[in-house]
Amino acid sequence: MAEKPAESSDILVSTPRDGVLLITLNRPKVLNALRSKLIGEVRAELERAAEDEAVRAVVVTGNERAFAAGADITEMKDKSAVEVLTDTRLAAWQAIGGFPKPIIAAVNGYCLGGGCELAMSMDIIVAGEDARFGQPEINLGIIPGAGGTQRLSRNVGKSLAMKMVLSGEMMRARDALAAGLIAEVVPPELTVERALELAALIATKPPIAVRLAKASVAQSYELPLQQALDYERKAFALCFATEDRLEGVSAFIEKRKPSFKGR
Ligand code: DAK
Repeated sequence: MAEKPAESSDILVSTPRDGVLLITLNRPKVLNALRSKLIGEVRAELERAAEDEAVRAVVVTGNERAFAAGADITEMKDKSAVEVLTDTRLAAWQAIGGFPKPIIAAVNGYCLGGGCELAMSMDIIVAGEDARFGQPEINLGIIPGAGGTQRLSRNVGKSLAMKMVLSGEMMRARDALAAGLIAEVVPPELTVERALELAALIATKPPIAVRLAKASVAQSYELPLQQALDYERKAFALCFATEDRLEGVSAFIEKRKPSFKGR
């Protein structure tokens, strides 16, 4: 997929193809350490993508050595507690987590600290066999601060989350798959290709139903069961107000491929 540099060089952004936008984290010399500028650029690009009808799904990737080795430690080094608490990056992280369209992390190499938190804030993680996931913040005298203690334990359970957060030990892709942290493991050279393929498949689905399905699954991590089921029921009913639902059902009955319009 052709890539053009965005306004700044911390990320590369493709022209959407098959409804899929590819964002590549691009600080290879520091293993894609997530300085504020990079996170801000990802946020801005996702805000554009949220508005762009040509984008139906997004893939975020790094390079063969790293998806991202965490927050930029040199940037973090001199921060005071107040600066950390009032850091505008927090809003950027939340905005990325709230992106309404499907977003897939294609992970090769290190996926650590904030990098692991960034991947976990996305909908699906596809990883190369060489990927290594971890929350090594404890080695720096801090703890995960962008969801690592919360999303990780929801994703892999208490015992494994505790092991990773308390020991800083990394987990290999196969173990991450077994633990439910990621959806698929593929040969490293196929990671991006597979993520793009999956995103392109999702991009052929009815956009409103996709959006509601994503929001509904996300609610299962936010709400008590009865409230989440209620949310699902309402989202389900809302699908019946869409033209795409009529198109999907008609296409099935007429034995043809549906053409979804996002209406
Ligand atoms: N930050 C800055 N530079 C980094 C980096 C990082 N996280 N990780 C690697 N680098 C740099 C290295 O300094 C080195 O630079 P040069 O020496 O070449 O100039 C270059 O990348 C290559 O790294 P290594 O030489 O170390 O490569 P190795 O293969 O030997 O080791 C490694 C790879 C990934 C095991 C190692 O680099 C490493 O341990 N990196 C640090 C991993 C880490 O501790 N990550 C967690 C950082 S703390 C928040 C949001 C987010 C966060 C917190 C709050 N809010 C919104 C409130 C997140 C915090 C974190 O992620």
